[in-house]
Amino acid sequence: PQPIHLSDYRPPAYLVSRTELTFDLAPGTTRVKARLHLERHPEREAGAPLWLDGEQLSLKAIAIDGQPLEEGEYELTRKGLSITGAPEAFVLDTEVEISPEDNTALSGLYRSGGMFCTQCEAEGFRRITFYPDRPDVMATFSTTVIGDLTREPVLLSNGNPVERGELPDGRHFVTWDDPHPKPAYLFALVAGDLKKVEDRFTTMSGRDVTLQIWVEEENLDKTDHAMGSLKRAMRWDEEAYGREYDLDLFMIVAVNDFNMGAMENKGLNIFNSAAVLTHPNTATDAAFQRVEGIVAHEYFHNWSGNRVTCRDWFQLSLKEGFTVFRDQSFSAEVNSAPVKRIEEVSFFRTAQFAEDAGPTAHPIRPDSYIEIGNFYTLTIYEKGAEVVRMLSNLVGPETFRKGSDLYFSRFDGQAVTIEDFVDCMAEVSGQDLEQFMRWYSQAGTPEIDAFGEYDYANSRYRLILRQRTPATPGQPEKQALHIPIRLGLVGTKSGRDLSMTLDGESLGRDAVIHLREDEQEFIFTDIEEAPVPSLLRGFSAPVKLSFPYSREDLAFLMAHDSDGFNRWDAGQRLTLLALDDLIAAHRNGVEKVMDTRLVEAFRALIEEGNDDKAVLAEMLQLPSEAYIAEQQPLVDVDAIHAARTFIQQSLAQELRDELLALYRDNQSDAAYAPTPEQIGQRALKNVALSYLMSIEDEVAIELAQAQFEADHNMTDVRQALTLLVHSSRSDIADPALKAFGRKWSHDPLVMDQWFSLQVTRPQADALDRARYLMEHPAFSLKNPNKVRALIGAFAGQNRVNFHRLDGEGYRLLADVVIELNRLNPEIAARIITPLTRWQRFDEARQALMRAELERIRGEELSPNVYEIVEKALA
Ligand code: HT7
Ligand code: ZN
Repeated sequence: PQPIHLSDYRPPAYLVSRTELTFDLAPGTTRVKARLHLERHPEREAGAPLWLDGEQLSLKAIAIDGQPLEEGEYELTRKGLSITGAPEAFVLDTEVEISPEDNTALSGLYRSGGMFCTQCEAEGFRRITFYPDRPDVMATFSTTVIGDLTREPVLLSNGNPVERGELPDGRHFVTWDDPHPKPAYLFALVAGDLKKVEDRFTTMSGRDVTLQIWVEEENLDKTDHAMGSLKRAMRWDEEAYGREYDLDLFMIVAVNDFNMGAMENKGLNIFNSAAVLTHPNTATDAAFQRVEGIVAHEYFHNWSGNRVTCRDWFQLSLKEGFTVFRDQSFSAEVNSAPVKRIEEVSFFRTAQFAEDAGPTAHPIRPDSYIEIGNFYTLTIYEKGAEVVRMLSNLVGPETFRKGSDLYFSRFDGQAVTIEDFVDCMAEVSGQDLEQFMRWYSQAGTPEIDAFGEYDYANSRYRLILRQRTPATPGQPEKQALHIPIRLGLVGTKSGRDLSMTLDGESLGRDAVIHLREDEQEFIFTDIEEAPVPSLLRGFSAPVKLSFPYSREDLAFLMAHDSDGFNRWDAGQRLTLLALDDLIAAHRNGVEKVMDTRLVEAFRALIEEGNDDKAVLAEMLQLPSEAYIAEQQPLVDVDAIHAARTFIQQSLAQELRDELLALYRDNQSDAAYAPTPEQIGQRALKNVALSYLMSIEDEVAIELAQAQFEADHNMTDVRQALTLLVHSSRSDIADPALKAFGRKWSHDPLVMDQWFSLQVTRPQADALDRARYLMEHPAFSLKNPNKVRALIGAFAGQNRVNFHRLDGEGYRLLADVVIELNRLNPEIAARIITPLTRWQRFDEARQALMRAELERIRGEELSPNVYEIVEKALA
């Protein structure tokens, strides 16, 4: 497969103004008729051939302006169809046959259970009909869906239903009309025996919108939270961005087989059932919050993505980075904002930093790709959102709103570029954002080395910042970025933020300085006492920042920093220092000794408490093994696991009474509600329980068992069951596991949790269990949720067992990748990620991981897996 380059972009030879589709549905052979109203692109030369993408289609008929084309009047390949010498404007009719039931890739039109559904982003529409399947071709659509009255009583597509009727042989049809021009990737069709929950929303201009969530009948009681989230998101987008919904109907459909979380098809969002269904008995707090965030994200795309879309797929972050920023802002407002930021950043620094340091590192706007499906990454989404966040902070919230208003009004109905977006921000703010644009073209995580010294004689604080971005594949040299650093100087005597003066200008007590050069010196004057600097507050830029903090400095910041995020981060840094010592001790075979300063810092945290219990829970949480690994030059999985476990157990022993009290004080029988207060309380109780269970004393075991048996809500049940299953006590774990499996065997989303919590246990039998569970009747490689729950969780979260020195963990993953390469290449290319990180490990493991990558390379590969494996082995 050949790469596609951004620099080769050209507008299409023809545009489509209107698309009329008719689907005659049948699982084995579905007939699709398409009528396209085409016109030459004004910027393209006369005679340029028409190109229509088309894959796995069986062409039955083709005609121009009603005249059938003979063979030889068009050219057909495995990738599509071209016509030379077509008129400047004409109507093209085609008819094709496709087979939804054979579509295991879940791209195009496919079957999920008994229903039909589509996934067209990024390039799935070409598996439905011949079409210029690129986002800069925008048309209005009319879609007629014909189905079986009993098997598919519900027939849905984009826009508004305009006609329906019965047909002979138990068939019926519905015609849908979508008046908003859209690219083919936003097309959707769903047909099946679905039931709906309905609600209404009145927009800010007083229009009435019908809201529908379509699900299988047994899930009708799991839609309340998604519906509430949708209404909150609609109102928030009006208030925060002035964006109103633009159709009379907004539909969400839940499907069980789906490659990602959800899809923002115009007026007909299709959701992975895991991203929409919740019930206190089946979904955890984290799932409730995820659903709220994803519902909002897809809804926000109606403007940032649908009304204004991307010119080409290199601009993917234009819609995804901006929309993630929008959903993060929404979630921060409706939940605990500091906790949301801590969660975002701790995920980002673990997973995106690793991507940016690995063989598939790429800029937010890549220069080339082989398979665009491989670019729905943390860099495009999350780093893209961090860059929009920096922009918003640079220009200020009011100006950012002016810039987004300008962007939406100037480009409504168009397919545009990242420059178009940033130019709007530059125009309204008057700022020069040229250097800032490098964030979009340069891959890799910038590293900042900071040094500071206090000059007692002159009351000055001198801060030196040096930046460098490491080389990444294809980008050996990097240029300096514009990096905004939010900071405060915390007085060591007063414990308060000091007022800062820089170059004669008063900055206040919390300010942003701008690093633009490779190295810069900042001299703060009139600093009346020696400070500890609190740098990168709120994670003001997606960088790694190091400063030679002493443990005393960190304990001080943990207690006194006015920035909640940096208080948490100081705790993380302090724990990492203790972990460094313990990792070294483990490797050298020396006795491990607990750092008493850490114990005292944690004791102080518990004693002081926090009004926001979720924040306290986060502060008590140890860094994950994956994040600890990120800090190490060479990852020693066993030493990391041993060191982290040692800290956890030492804290549990030293603070046993405090943790027990914390657990008891936060127990509650109140009816479940996914409110920030209740979620914080449960998080705090469960973090205490996990410490106590790490030493497996009888009291902790009784508490975990009682919590499991109380069966109050899934958050508590799942946490208790996980702790039991992850303990060494199979005598108590097994009965609980069995009871849970029996009780929930009918619910696929709960069974996913049952799979995950078993394969993530640290005990040595986890791998055998994973292989055994792959044979379980509830497991299927064809269902992406199952693959993620079992294989993804094992390879991604069970580090000691995945990285077993006999290579069996790697072999398991490679076996699955080989199978999935045939069935579902998008999922195969995602699930392979842990194997691509081989450079981070010791030689023995490197050899084993590379051998498995070579074994995969020996197969006949899909472009998706080919691209990742080639990069990993380059
Ligand atoms: N924009 C959507 C992307 C998506 C997708 C991409 C590739 C393959 C399958 C997919 N399903 C959904 C999701 C979003 O970001 O909102
Ligand atoms: Zn998105």
